[in-house]
This record gives sequence, structure tokens and C-alpha cells, in this order.
Amino acid sequence: MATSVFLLFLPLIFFSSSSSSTFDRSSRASSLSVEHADDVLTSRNGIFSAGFFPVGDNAYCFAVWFSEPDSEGNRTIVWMANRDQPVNGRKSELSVLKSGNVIITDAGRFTVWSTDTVSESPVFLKLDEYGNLILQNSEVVLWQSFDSPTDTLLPQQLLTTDMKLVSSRSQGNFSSGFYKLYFGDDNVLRLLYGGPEISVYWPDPELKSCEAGRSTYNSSRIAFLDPLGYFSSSDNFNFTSADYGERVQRILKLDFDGNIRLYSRNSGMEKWTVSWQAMSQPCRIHGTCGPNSICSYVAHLGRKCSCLQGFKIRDRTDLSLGCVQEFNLTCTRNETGFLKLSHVEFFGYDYGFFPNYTIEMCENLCLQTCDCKGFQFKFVKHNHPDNIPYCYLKIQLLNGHHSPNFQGDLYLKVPKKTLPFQETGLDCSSTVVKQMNRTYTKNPENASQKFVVRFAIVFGAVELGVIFVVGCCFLRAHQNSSAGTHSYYRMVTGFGKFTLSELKKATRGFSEEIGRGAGGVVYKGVLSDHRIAAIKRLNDASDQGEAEFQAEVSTIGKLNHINLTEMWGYCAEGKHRLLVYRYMEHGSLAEQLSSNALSWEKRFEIAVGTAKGLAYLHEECLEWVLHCDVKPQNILLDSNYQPKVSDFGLSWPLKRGGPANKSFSKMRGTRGYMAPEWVSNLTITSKVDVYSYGMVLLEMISGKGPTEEIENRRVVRWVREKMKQATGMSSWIEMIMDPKLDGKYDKFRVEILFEVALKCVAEDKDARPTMKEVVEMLLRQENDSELV
Ligand SMILES: *[C@@H]1O[C@H](CO)[C@@H](O)[C@H](O)[C@H]1NC(C)=O
Ligand SMILES: *[C@@H]1O[C@H](CO)[C@@H](O)[C@H](O)[C@H]1NC(C)=O
Ligand SMILES: *[C@@H]1O[C@H](CO)[C@@H](O)[C@H](O)[C@H]1NC(C)=O
Ligand SMILES: *[C@@H]1O[C@H](CO)[C@@H](O)[C@H](O)[C@H]1NC(C)=O
Ligand SMILES: *[C@@H]1O[C@H](CO)[C@@H](O)[C@H](O)[C@H]1NC(C)=O
Ligand SMILES: *[C@@H]1O[C@H](CO)[C@@H](O)[C@H](O)[C@H]1NC(C)=O
Ligand SMILES: *[C@@H]1O[C@H](CO)[C@@H](O)[C@H](O)[C@H]1NC(C)=O
Ligand SMILES: *[C@@H]1O[C@H](CO)[C@@H](O)[C@H](O)[C@H]1NC(C)=O
Ligand SMILES: *[C@@H]1O[C@H](CO)[C@@H](O)[C@H](O)[C@H]1NC(C)=O
Ligand SMILES: *[C@@H]1O[C@H](CO)[C@@H](O)[C@H](O)[C@H]1NC(C)=O
Ligand SMILES: *[C@@H]1O[C@H](CO)[C@@H](O)[C@H](O)[C@H]1NC(C)=O
Ligand SMILES: CC(=O)N[C@H]1CO[C@H](CO)[C@@H](O)[C@@H]1O
Repeated sequence: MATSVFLLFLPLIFFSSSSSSTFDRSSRASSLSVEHADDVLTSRNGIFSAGFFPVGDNAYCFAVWFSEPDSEGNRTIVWMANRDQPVNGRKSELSVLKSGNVIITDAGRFTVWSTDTVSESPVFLKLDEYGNLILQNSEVVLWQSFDSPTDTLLPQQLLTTDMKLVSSRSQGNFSSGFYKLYFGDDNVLRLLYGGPEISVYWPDPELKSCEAGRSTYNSSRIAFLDPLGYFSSSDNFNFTSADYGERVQRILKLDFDGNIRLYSRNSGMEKWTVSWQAMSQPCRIHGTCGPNSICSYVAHLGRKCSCLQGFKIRDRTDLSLGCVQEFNLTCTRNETGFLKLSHVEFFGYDYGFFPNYTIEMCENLCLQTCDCKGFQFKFVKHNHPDNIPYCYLKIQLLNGHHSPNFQGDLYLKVPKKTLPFQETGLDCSSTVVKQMNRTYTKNPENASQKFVVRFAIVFGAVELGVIFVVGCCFLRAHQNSSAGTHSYYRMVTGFGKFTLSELKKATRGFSEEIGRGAGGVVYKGVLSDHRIAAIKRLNDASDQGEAEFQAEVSTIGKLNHINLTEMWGYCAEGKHRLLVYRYMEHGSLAEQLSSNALSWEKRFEIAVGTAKGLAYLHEECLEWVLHCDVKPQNILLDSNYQPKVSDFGLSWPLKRGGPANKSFSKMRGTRGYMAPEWVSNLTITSKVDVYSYGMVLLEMISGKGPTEEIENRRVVRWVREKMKQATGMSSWIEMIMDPKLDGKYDKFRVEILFEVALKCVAEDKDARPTMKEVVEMLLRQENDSELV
């Protein structure tokens, strides 16, 4: 940017002397006082000003605004320093200190804000012509307001990793509000409501990122608005303003109501007009109405909140607090009934969803579940010609909205004696419906057709890190509604945080050990909802902070593939770190290989499934994850002997395409299965897993582990030598094959598996195929073999 060119034309330059001789050493640090209305910095082009701005009664914040007011005479604030800590109207000031720090003091006493900068040489503060407030010395920019935006993005200002726009609290209150625009862990730019509960509402959480037109692969995480009105983000999201062109002032603002809008005007004294906005349906913005309340949109009047029947407003001055229940629900079946509310949808917080359920079945289920507050019933088009009724049990009634276009109903659980409430009692359905005029960008039914899963929030877990993000990979394996009743829990409720006492209880005091590995000991347990879990207690995990642990776990939690073990949750309390997985009936591949329970067909299936799981880890998901410890002990088998790769908790996400980073300082893995790179100090890439996978294949074929010695040789060398020696195909296969198979195998496939295995265990990592290529080789050959 050309800012430095204009250095000399700055209206106000503060000097702080230290080593420089041209300025008087005794000169005070410069300051702007709250008491002098003309203590204002103005940009060289006159467009922006910075100074103290009144935000309330005798309350001021240091801000940057457009010098020219709007049509109502109000200033348009684009940045604020101390939005959450306004200062007194007397004796407060912003000072540039000799040390290079800039501070705001309240009433001459407390420092409420500072840039925390240090400089040996004199520094000065300037407001550039793009509205950026810059602190610099003669060499470098020490600090700039563009790096810490509040709720507004100006043209040329970058929104990048670790930056976020945070809405203001309300129209007249500039304090930080609940809505945030930021780049998520999956590189997608999104809008989040972070009030009492947390949920993402843009892009549409019912859509996978790719369906919303977003890419998760570009980790540069940069978004910006150009002066002409084109906004683009590294996740492929972009838009062009309705009034694209030059000579227009623009701001992109995250408004207090949770919508992002692009505003423009031709000049000062004009009204700002909206030239783009993110949400066309305001009731789809979460957090508007709070729990047990329904949002409805009335043209010209805006959004309106109304309580469900039997609930009353908690606080008339703050509708976002929602409504409280007035009746008492017992858990007795014969005392409880349901009230139908048509065209009402409550989003998220599902206890579970159940395809092909009738209303009666759904009612029964809700009655059996004491925590069930009601259920959503709607028809979802599936893989069938007919729509299938779906039942979503609600554990909380949040993000409710009413829309005549919504084809579904909410059944609210109420005491029988309060029935019959009539549906007409719902004031928004009787009065509001007719006035509503809403433009839908798409038929909402279509959106739901594609999904059997709704975005849901982990109960109790409010950490940002564990927000469940619906990514491209999240639903991949679950298009088939009968994919298993087990999976709905996790998919719908996300994964949760468990308490240590819960897990103690589940495992009966960690009594039943079912496995032991480098990372920790695994116990069998039964969760309070009767699910059988494998609970891994990590050794020496306490050197990892809780936040770091949660971040890592949330990465793992996002991975969802039929051939990876499902993680249901975690526990991080004090020094304890535990992971909760689904229990696998048939234990590990290692056990099954040694007990000779696997036929050749099963072995081949397991090879394919494992390759698919690893390929997904490496390439298809949100982030690249290396496993680093692929071995038969970590390949678990479910009741159908379907493989599930487990224990990828030791892995780290990698920047896609990039080499491994420094964090690979410690060697990981198990002797015998470890790629030579680990030992020879070469770069660690996903090819280490390919090597280990190759070793597993050899073991599955030959029945011999990598550390076993056969004729004084390790398996790999032994196999290679046998191949060289052999004259005919069948002779070496017979020599190598696991004798436990008793000659029952498909020679053609053995050959394929061998070929793949040997490619995988190549010493040179670049000669090894990727896991994706492995899958292709196995499957291509599989089809060929069927033709034979
Ligand atoms: C703005 O909202 C915050 C949070 O509710 C509150 O503490 C503060 O007093 C409000 N400020 C004004 C000026 O009303
Ligand atoms: C402009 O300021 C007046 C009072 O100063 C206020 O009532 C009005 O809501 C403001 N308009 C906007 C758009 O903020
Ligand atoms: C990622 O996004 C940035 C900014 O939009 C772009 O410059 C870069 O080319 C993108 N990288 C890839 C690999 O697409
Ligand atoms: C802008 O978005 C459209 C669709 O949303 C996409 O096709 C196009 O590639 C995007 N453009 C850029 C430069 O990312
Ligand atoms: C609900 O229960 C509380 C105490 O358990 C009682 O005080 C209250 O009157 C009950 N409300 C109704 C509507 O029965
Ligand atoms: C509900 O059923 C239980 C036993 O089935 C009975 O004891 C109770 O009195 C019944 N309550 C009502 C309100 O009918
Ligand atoms: C739904 O359930 C009914 C009976 O309960 C069954 O006949 C029907 O085949 C099911 N439909 C689907 C699509 O599973
Ligand atoms: C509804 O809104 C659309 C577009 O905003 C407009 O064309 C239409 O006339 C409106 N209908 C009613 C009944 O207000
Ligand atoms: C949406 O669904 C309707 C009927 O259910 C269908 O006619 C239309 O083509 C669908 N649109 C899209 C974009 O899938
Ligand atoms: C779902 O999977 C089952 C086996 O798990 C299979 O029998 C059924 O045909 C599948 N249904 C669809 C629609 O793919
Ligand atoms: C491994 O490589 C790193 C840097 O590439 C080097 O600092 C270290 O000394 C090497 N270790 C060995 C054992 O060669
Ligand atoms: C979705 C997916 O890749 N599933 C694979 C899981 O593993 C089995 C083998 O047991 C494969 O047949 C599936 O294709």
C-alpha cells in the first residue's frame, strides 16, 4: 500500500524523543484529550477522523469515523479502541508515550487500553487515507487498527486468520455483542452466534461447505473488500456489490442483529444504502429470540419474538433471553401430551433423529426420554421416490422460527391437563402469517432433502473449539439412513465433553482393561445412555494444556468416515485426558490375525477399508492428518468385520500440500511398521503411513509380523527374495501365504495385494503411492478380477 508516501503530510504527528537529537528531549508525550472537541486526527484526504466519541452518558471511546456525517447527522464509526471500556468525559486521554506505547487513560488514572508497543526510535501515530490508524517509527509499522477490527471492514482492509469482526451489542450500544465473523478451523468464513449458546448460522449449517460453494482447502484465510465493491475470500466465497464501481464509499459491517451488510454512499450527508447482505431471512440468524421462543419476520416491522404456549417472557427488555416454562412436566406418560405447532422449526439441539418414524412412534420416544422437550416432525426426501417422515427429538428449544413456507411441525411436550391449548393460541401464526413476505433464495425443502443430519451443538460444551462443523467430509459415509442407529448420536449431537466422574462410573472405576498402547490404556465402559464405549486414558497428557487438547480433539471429532473409529467425546479435567470411542465388538486386526478368524475375503475387505480410512485422513477431509502409528493393533473391527482405523489421536493436522512442520520432533510409531524416514531424519509426510500400511498388508498376507525373522531375514526382504527366486507365479505365492489360510485364497487378489504392499514399503518415499492411489489400485483390480 502507498501509505508511506504520504508520511509528511500528516495532520498530527506525535514525536517521542529518545535518541534522536532534532527534538527536545524534554518534550512531553503527546496526547489527545477527551475534553477538547477539536483534538481529532484527520486523514490527509479528509475522509476519516479519529478522536473521542461519546457512547453514552459521560462515556467515551476512542474511535475512527467518516468525517462527513450521514443523512441523520450521525457519525459512522469504523473502528473503536476501547469499546468495552468507555472512559470518563473528564481527564481521559490518548497518549503516545516515549517508550513507543500508545495508551488510553480513564479520568487520568487507569489505563484502559494500550497498543503494548515498544520502540527505541521516535514513534508517531497517523490516520491514513484508507481509515487505518497506524503507529510507526521511521522504520516499521508497530501497530495498526486494520489488524484489530471491531465490527467493520473497510475497503483494502484484510480479514485474516485470528481476526474477527464482532458485532456491537445493540443499535446504540457499541460494546461487543454476540455475533462474530471469522475463519473457522476448516478455513471457511462463517458467522457465529456466541451468546449463551453457540451456533454457526452462515453459511447454512444444513449445507456441507462445498454445497454452500465454499472450499475448505485454501488455508491462507484471507478475505477483503476492494474499493469497487467486490468482496472475495480464500474459501471461494465472493460477491459483487449491486452498485459496483468507483467513487463510492463503502463499509462491510457485521450489524448488531447478526447480519453482515455492505453499505455504500456516494458522499457524506447521504444515507448509507445496503448493497449486499448475507442473510436474506433474518429469522435464520440464531440467537435472536432465545430459548422457547419463536422468531417471525414481519415486513417493514422486522423480527418479532413470541413465546411458546405455556411459556412467559423472561425479560421484556431483552428478548434474546427467551421465555421460561410456566408448567411443570412430570416424566409420567399418562400425564403428558403434545401440542402441534404448524410451520414451526427449532434448529439444532437434537437428541437424535429417526427416519421413517410415525408421529405415534415419535411421541412414544419423546415420552420415554424425560429430557425431551418436544419433537420436530417433517418429511424429508431421501433416496426414495417418496418423502420419508423424520422425527427429531429436541433436548432444547432454540433458534425457533415460524414460516409458512416451512413444511414441518413442532410437537411441544406439555402436561395433559393444560391441553387442549389450541394451535391458534400461537399469536404469530394467527396474526403474523398473512403479513409475511419473505424472499427465499431456495426452496427450504430442497436443502433439507439433501440432509439427514442437522447441525447440532454439543450440549454443555461451549468451547469454540468443540463446535461441530459440518464439513464436506462429515456426512460422506452416511447417505444410507440405515447406516446404523449408533451413528446418529454422534452425528446429531456432535461429540461431547464428559466429566471424569461420568467416565469413572461408566468404566466402573476403570476396571475392565481392553487394550494398552503407547498413548495410554483403553477400558471398556457403558455410558449413561447405554452405549458401549472404549475409553482411552492418555498417559502423560498433562503436559498438554486443556485448550490445546481440546483443539486437537476437535480436529479428530470432525473426522467422520465409516472406516475410522467414531469418537464420541473427550474429558479434560485437571491432569486427566480421556477419549471416548465407540466400542468395537471384534477387537483389533492383530487379535483376529493371531486367532485365525479371518478368511481371505475378509482380509481383502479389511485392506480396502483401511486404505479408504487412511486416504480420507490424508486427503479428503478438512485438514490433512497423519496417523503415524498404523499397525494391526490400531485397526479395529466392528461386528461385521468392517475395519475402523483407530488411535489417530497421536497425529497432527498438516497444512495441505505442505511438508511436516517442526512439531514432528519426536519419533512416533511402532518399531517394524515405521518408515525409514523416521530414522534417517528425513521430512515426514503422509508417506510414512503408506509405508506402515504396506507392512500391515504384508502381515495380513504372510501372517508374519515385521519384526519376525524368517530364514534370518525380516519379512520385507524375505518376500522380495522369494519373488526373485520364484519361477512360476504360484510357487512364490504358496511359499509366502499365511499357512493359517490353508490354501484358501484368490490368487489373483493375492498378487494385487502383494504388488500394492511392495510399492508401499519402498525405501524411497517418493516411490510409494498415495493412499488414494492405493485405494484406486485395489478397487480397479477388484473390478477386473470380477471380469475374469
Ligand atoms: C452496553 O451493553 C453492555 C452489556 O450489556 C452494558 O454493560 C453497557 O452498560 C451498555 N452500555 C450502554 C452505554 O448502555
Ligand atoms: C442517529 O442519532 C439519533 C440520535 O442522535 C438516533 O436516534 C438515531 O437512531 C441514529 N440513527 C442511526 C441510524 O444510528
Ligand atoms: C488461496 O486464496 C488466496 C486468496 O484468495 C489466493 O491468492 C490463492 O491463490 C489461493 N490458493 C489456492 C491454492 O487456491
Ligand atoms: C466466485 O463465486 C462463484 C460461485 O459462488 C465461483 O464460481 C467463482 O469461482 C468465484 N470466483 C472466485 C474468483 O473465487
Ligand atoms: C410447579 O412446581 C412448583 C414446585 O415444584 C410449584 O411451586 C408450582 O406451583 C408448580 N406450578 C404449577 C403450574 O403447577
Ligand atoms: C398414571 O398412571 C399411574 C400408573 O400407571 C397411576 O398411578 C397414576 O395415577 C396415573 N395418573 C393419572 C393422572 O392418571
Ligand atoms: C418405513 O416403514 C414402513 C413400516 O414401518 C415400511 O413398510 C417401509 O418400507 C419403510 N420405508 C422405508 C423407506 O424404509
Ligand atoms: C414481496 O416482496 C417481493 C420482493 O421483495 C415483492 O416483489 C412483492 O411485491 C412483495 N409482496 C407483497 C405481498 O408484499
Ligand atoms: C427443489 O425441489 C423441487 C420439488 O421438490 C424441484 O422441482 C426443484 O427442481 C428442486 N430444486 C433444486 C435446486 O433442487
Ligand atoms: C443401506 O444399507 C443397507 C445395508 O447396510 C443396504 O441393504 C441398503 O440397500 C442400503 N440402502 C440404500 C438406500 O443404499
Ligand atoms: C536432523 O535434522 C535436523 C535439522 O534438519 C538437525 O538439526 C539434526 O541434527 C538432525 N539429526 C540427526 C540425528 O541427524
Ligand atoms: C465409505 C467407505 O470407504 N467404506 C469402506 C469401509 O470399508 C469397507 C470394507 O470393510 C469397504 O467396503 C467400504 O467401501
